[in-house]
Amino acid sequence: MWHGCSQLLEICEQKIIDQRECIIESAKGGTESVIKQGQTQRVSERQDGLLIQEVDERNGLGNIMKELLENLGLVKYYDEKLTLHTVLQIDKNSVTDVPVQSLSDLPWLFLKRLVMLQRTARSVKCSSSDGTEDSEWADDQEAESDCPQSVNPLDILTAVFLCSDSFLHDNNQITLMLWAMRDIVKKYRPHTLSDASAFVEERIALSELPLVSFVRLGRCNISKSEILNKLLSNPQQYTDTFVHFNMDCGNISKKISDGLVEISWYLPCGNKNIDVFPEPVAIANLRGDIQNFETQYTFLCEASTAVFVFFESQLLDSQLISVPSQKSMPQLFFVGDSNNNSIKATVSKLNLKKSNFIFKDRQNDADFVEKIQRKLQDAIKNNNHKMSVVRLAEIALNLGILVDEDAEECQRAKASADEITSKINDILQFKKKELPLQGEILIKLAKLEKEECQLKKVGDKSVEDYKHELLMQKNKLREEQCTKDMSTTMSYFISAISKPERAYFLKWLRIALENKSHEVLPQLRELYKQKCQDVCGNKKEIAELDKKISSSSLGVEHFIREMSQLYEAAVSLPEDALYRKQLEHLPKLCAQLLLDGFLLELVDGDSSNIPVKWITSVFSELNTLVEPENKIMVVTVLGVQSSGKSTLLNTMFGVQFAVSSGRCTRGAFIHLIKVTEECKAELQCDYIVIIDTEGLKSPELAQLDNSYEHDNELATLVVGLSDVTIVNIAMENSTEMKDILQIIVHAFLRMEEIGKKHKCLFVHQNVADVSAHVSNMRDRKFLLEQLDEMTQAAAKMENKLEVKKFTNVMNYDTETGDHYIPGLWHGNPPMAPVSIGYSESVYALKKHIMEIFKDYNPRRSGQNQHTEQCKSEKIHRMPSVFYQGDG
Ligand SMILES: Nc1nc2c(ncn2[C@@H]2O[C@H](COP(=O)(O)OP(=O)(O)O)[C@@H](O)[C@H]2O)c(=O)[nH]1
Ligand SMILES: [Mg+2]
Repeated sequence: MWHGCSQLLEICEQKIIDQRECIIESAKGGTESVIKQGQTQRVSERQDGLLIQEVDERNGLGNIMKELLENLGLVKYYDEKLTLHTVLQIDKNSVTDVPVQSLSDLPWLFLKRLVMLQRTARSVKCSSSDGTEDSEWADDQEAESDCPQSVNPLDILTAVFLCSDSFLHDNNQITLMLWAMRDIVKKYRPHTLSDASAFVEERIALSELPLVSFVRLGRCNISKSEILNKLLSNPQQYTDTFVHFNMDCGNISKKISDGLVEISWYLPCGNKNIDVFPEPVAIANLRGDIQNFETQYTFLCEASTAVFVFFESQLLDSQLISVPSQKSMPQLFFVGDSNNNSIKATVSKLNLKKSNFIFKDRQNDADFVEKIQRKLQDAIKNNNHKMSVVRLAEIALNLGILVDEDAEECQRAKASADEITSKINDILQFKKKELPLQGEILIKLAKLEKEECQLKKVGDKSVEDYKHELLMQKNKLREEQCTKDMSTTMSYFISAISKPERAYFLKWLRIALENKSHEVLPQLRELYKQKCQDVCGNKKEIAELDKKISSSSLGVEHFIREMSQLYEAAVSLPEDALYRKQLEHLPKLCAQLLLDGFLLELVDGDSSNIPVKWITSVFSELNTLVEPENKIMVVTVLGVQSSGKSTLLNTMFGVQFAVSSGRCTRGAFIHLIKVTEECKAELQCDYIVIIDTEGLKSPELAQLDNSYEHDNELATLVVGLSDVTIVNIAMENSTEMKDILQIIVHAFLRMEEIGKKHKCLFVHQNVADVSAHVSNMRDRKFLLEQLDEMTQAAAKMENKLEVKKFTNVMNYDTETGDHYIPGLWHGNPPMAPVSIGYSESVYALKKHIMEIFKDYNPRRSGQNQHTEQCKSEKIHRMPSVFYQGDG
C-alpha cells in the first residue's frame, strides 16, 4: 500500500538524485514543498522546488480547483491518491504516441515523460485540432491566453502533486513538503575544495547553504522565472529550471499554482570557466504576488540570505517593501523595469541605498542577468547566513505552516526506524550481532550448495556418500542458524513492515542507513573506481577495497536478506516445528513489498547465495496475492560494472535500482511492473519482472576475489530466468566487454539445454551519431563474428559441437537487435539535464521490448514455470565450466 505521494515524489527525486536537473526541471526533482493556506491553498513543489496554490476556503475544495481537477480527469485521485504502482504500470499509452486530444490525458502524458526522464516533460499540451489558425482575426486575443484546451504546466504539476500526496489531508493549510526532498542526493565540487578529484556528495535537504529568494510585487514586465533560469545556467548550457511565460502554455493563466514556492539549487562542477557560482546556492521562487501571499513572503524573508523583489514601480512604498519579520534581516534587492522620478523619490524618502536597486533599462538579458549574478554573489559574501531545508521546518512551524512529515503515521514510522538505527555504532559489529544469519555462516552455506551441484571435490568418494556428507554439513549450518534466535532488531523490523505505514518506515530506515554508511562509502567507491581505471593499479588493493565496501555497506536489503535466511533455516525444520510455523508468514510480507514497488534481492552479492526456497515462496505468495496463474515476462540487463545498466532500467521503467551514486548494486535485484488489463492479452503477460545485475568483472579483476564463478553463475541464472536479455555495452571498454561476452555466451549456451531460446538485444551506450546503425555495420559484423567464435569455443567446452553460431543459441536479430544510445547528460553535471536523445532512445528500446513480447512464442515462462525455474537445479547448479580449463 504505497502512499501515493511519497512514491511519486520518489520517482521524481530518485531521478534527480543522479540525473539532476533532468526532467523536470520540470518535475525535476519533483516537487518539493507545498503550501496551502486559508483563503488560498497552495502547494509548493517542483523539481528542485516547491510550489503552492490557491483555493477558496469557503468552497471546500474550491471551485477553481475542482474545475481544474475535473478537466484534468483527476478528481477521483484527489481522495484516493495516485500510487506508484498506477503510475508505473504498462498501459496502452506506455509505448504509443497518439497526439493528446483531451485535457484529461495531459497529467498522464506528463507522468509518462517524467518517468522516462524527458526534460521537456512539463511541455504537455493538446494537439491543436480546432483549426484556430484559419479563423478570423476577430477574437484571437482572448483565445490566446485563455484557451480552454490548455493548462499552465505549473497547474498540471500542482494538480498531479496534490493527487499523489498522501499527506495532504487538509486543504486549508500552507504546508512545507519536506518528505519528498529527503531523498535527493547531490554531488558537486565547490571551488574551495583544493584537491582536484575531491567532491561533495550529500543529502541536499541537510546541506547548510545560502538561500536566495525571488519574489514579485505587483505586476512586473520582466519574467522573473525566465531571468532566474538564465541566472542559474551557463549560457552554453541553458536549462528551463522554472516554468516560465515563454514555455509551451506558460502564458496560460495559472489557476491553482499561485502561492507556490519552489526551490532549486545551483551546484558547481568545479570548473571556473563553466560555473556560474563557485559555491552551491539554494534558490527559492515564489509564484504570484507577495501582496497576496504574505505568509510565504515572511517565511522566505526569515529563511533567506537575500531576497530579490521584482517590483511594479507604482507599488513601491514603505509598507510593502519593509521586511515582514523582525527575526532576521535578509538583504533586500529591488529589481525593476526602469528607473524614474517617482522611484527616486520613494528611495530617498525611505532611505534606501541605490546599490539595492537593479534596473533593466535597455540592457539585454545577458547583461541584466550578469548584474543580478554579481549582486547575488556579493550578497552571499557579505552575509554568511545559511539554511538547510530541514531547518526550514522550524521557521515554518513558527509561522503556522504545516510540515508534511509531522503527520502522525510518518512520525510513528520514524520512531520505529530510529529504534533500529540508534543501535548502530559500528556497522560491522551491528551486522554480526543483529543480522547473525548472514555473513560467515551464509558464505559457508553458499559454498556448500554450490559444491552440491558441482561436486568438484568428490575425490575418490562415491558420489552418493559425498552428497550425503555435504548435506549433513549443510544441515548443521542450518541448525546453527536456527539456534540463533531472531534478534530484537529483526523482530522489530518484521513488525514494522507488517504495519500500514511501512512505506514511511522503509524510507526512514533507508535514509538513516545510507547516512551511516555515507561517512565512508563515497570515498571508498571513488577510490575503487580510480583504481579500476588505473591500468597498472594494484590488484590487491582493489580486492581489499571491494571487501571494505561490502563490509561497510548496510541497507534495507540486509534486513530482507536476514528474513530470507530466517525463513530458509526455519523450513529446514520438520513441517510441524513451532519455529517453522512462526516464520512461515515472512514470504507473504515480502511479496507485498514487491507489489508495493520495492525491490527484492535475488542473488546476495556478498555470498553469491541464492535463497531458492525463499524466492520460490515469495513468488508463490505473490501468485496468491494477485489473481492466480499470473504470467510474467522477465527482462534482464547484463554488462560491465558501472556501464549505466541500472540507469537504463530506471529510465525505461521508472523504477529505482540503485545507481552508483547511491548504494552499489551487488548481486541481482528484481522489480515488479504491472501490466494493465487492457494490455494483458496483447503483451501476453500480467506482470513484467525486471532484473538488474551487479556489473560483471573482467577476468583480471575477478581473479582477485575469485568472482569468476560468481559472475558466471549470476549471468547464467538471470539469463535462465529472462525472456529478454539486454547486453549493455559501453564502447569505451570493449576489451573488457569481450571477456564478459564470453561469460554471457556460456550462460546462453547452457540455457539452450533447458530448451529456451531467449531474445537478446545489444545496447551500445554513448553512441550518438544519426548514422550509428549504418556506420557501425562493420563493428556489428565484427561483434557477431566474435560471438560466433566464442560460441564455438564455448560449445566445445560444453560438449555441444553441433552449435556453431551465436544465433543458434540466442534469438538475436542482426538487423534489429542492436540499439544505439547517446550519452546520458546534456552538458556537464551536476547542472546538466538528461539529454533528450538518451531518454528517447531508451524509449525506443522499451517499445522494441514490448514488440518482442507481442510476438513471443507461446512456450513462454509463466508464473509457475518461473518458480519452477528458480527451483530448477539446472540453473542453480549450472556448473561453471567456463574457467575450469584455465582457472
Ligand atoms: N556520462 C555518462 N554517464 C552515465 C551514462 N549512463 C550512466 N551514467 C552514470 O554512470 C554511473 C553508473 O551508472 P549505473 O547505472 O549505476 O551503472 P551500473 O553499475 O552499470 O548499473 C551513474 O552515476 C550514472 O549517472 C552515460 O550514458 N553517460
Ligand atoms: Mg547497477
